[in-house]
Amino acid sequence: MSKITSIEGRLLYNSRGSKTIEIDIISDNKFLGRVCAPSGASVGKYEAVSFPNGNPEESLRILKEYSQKFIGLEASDLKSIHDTLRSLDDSSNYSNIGGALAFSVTIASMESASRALNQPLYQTLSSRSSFTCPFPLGNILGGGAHAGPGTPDIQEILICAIGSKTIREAVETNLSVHKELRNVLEKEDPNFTNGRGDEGGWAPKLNNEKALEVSAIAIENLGFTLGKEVSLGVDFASSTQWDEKKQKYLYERAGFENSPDKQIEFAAKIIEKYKLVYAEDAVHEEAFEDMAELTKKFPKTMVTGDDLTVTNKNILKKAIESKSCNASILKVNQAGSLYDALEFAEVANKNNIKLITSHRSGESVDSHIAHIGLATQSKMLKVGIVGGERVAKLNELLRLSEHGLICGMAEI
Ligand code: 2PG
Ligand code: MG
Repeated sequence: MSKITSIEGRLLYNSRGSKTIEIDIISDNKFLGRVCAPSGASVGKYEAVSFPNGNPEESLRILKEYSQKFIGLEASDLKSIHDTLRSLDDSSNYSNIGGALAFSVTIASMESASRALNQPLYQTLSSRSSFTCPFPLGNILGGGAHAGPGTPDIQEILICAIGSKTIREAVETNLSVHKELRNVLEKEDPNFTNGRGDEGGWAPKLNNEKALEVSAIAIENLGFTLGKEVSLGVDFASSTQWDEKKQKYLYERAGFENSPDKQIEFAAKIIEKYKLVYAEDAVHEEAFEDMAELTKKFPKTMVTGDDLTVTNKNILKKAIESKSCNASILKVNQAGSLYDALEFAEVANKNNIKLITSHRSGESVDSHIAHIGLATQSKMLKVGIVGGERVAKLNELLRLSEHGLICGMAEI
């Protein structure tokens, strides 16, 4: 048991070079919890806003003004920390204090408590006695909101080494495919600059179909069978293409438009042809029925909601009722506080919705999400493959895998 003795914030920068905040919480004058908030580029309509009016300084000002409210609270009492934040902001999306503040304060407090308890964070977050390791899901090719003109409209082509028996094997396989894809891209285009998107995936000038083709070739060049040892996944991030007025998906880079029905066909063809193990936001964030069609058609694929479910337990309940997905992304900063996100995880786990704990495209070098993925029984950890801020999470998973508490890989 340790009580919060100090709470302070500072202005820092994320991997995209944008301003963000970091919070230090100390309990019993010596146990430090430190958390730096990430942020997204393709942001769901209903997710928590990062900062009040986009202003990180305002979140810091609010924290300074009300810091005394946190002093003396039990650092491990997540509910009290959450309730204190809620006493400052009872809006649906943390628009008064900023979701980044709720994110950082709640995780920092639990980290400080973990230090006091002399145990890793994931153990403080879960009462389970054994854990399985989530499979890393990594971005090998980026487009959409994460890369520039000429790249695919599809936001992310991902890989998951589903045949791996250990986390090290899974990490190394992802790294080898990412490397091989560079060779394939250089053959395809001798002028390829090796440019990468926000999450470290290659960002070539290719259309959607070609980008998927080269990704499959990279996997096969290494002797793997697509869908066996290594599978492809796609984050369509379809809300970025959705035009509310036209009621159409606009694929501006590729030069075509999809009606809602055509979009379902478009996604279904990709899922079938590339044997996707994972398909995220294949339709826009409010198309619950269209998602349900895909979920019904592809029971073996993780038909995943991200912008659809925004780590919001009430929206997830709606998705469960309408059978709109069989898997869901968990991003703590979409929910706001860690308390909110753990409640969401509980609803998902009770209803057999597979969880994927995820990074944001604008990240810090923190690695708390490796612990959150373990504690929430996530099947996958979506964290990228290269780039210091991505590798930090994978390295933490490797460190944690040395603990006897973690037995084998999750079942997907
Ligand atoms: C996503 C994420 C992470 P962003 O859409 O799933 O890959 O991107 O953080 O930009 O929302
Ligand atoms: Mg997404």
